[in-house]
Amino acid sequence: MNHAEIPWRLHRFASLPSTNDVALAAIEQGTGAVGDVYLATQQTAGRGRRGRRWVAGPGALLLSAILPTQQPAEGASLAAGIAVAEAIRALGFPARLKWPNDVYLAGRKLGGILVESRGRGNLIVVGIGLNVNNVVQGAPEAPNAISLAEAGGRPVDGEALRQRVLAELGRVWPVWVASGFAPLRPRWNALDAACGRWVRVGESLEGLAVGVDESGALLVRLPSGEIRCARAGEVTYV
Ligand code: BT5
Repeated sequence: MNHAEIPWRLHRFASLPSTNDVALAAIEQGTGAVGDVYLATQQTAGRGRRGRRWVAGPGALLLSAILPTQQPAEGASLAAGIAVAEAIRALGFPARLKWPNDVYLAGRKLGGILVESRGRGNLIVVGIGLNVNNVVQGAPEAPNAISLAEAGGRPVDGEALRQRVLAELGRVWPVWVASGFAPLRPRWNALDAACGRWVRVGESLEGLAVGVDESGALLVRLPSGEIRCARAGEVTYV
């Protein structure tokens, strides 16, 4: 499969509870297929991971794409992150990635990825939330957020960004489906915001972040020199 084979079909909505929920429901009901993209101007129940909220006003990019998956689906969220960060960088903003699913700009959170699946095992939903022209600085729900317009001091062409994001996703995804995360690892590591920083992962793991392995697990070097893998958990800078 090459990117030309992902037939993007856009479904635009003024307001939805969550674009991910609509995409997951479409898979379950058999109405959604590879290439269906659900876009909303606003979400009333936007979600992050572990029940956290995603809050973004008009001007944000909020979309969920139905894509093919492979098993195990490890590294899927990281693969999507590469596509998003590279799309933003193509517009001149030096976006970086924070494991496992955050897009960062200037030390602040610009966006997040939420990959989910349910029902039909060969399909997966890639949810992308990006602060583009929405106002986020000072928002109590997102204390460390930034938007592209805030970073650049002027509005950004949101439609051009949306096209770039889907184009990059269409190039990255077939690589991940065919070969898993391993061939994408160097690209992720080149965008890694945490590499070389002292981090804490979850409750107990603390050390120097040194990139990700071929499955997308975070590598942390302990003071003893031993390298540990983290497959889940929140990363905080110490
Ligand atoms: C994420 O979760 O970062 C994934 C967010 C995915 C959102 C998209 S929007 C389209 C699709 N439909 C959905 O319903 N979801 C997806 P997580 O790593 O759990 O981060 C959530 C945390 O980010 C929150 O607890 C806030 O602290 C922060 N946050 C919320 N809104 C934000 C915003 N607009 N910008 C930056 N940070 C935000």
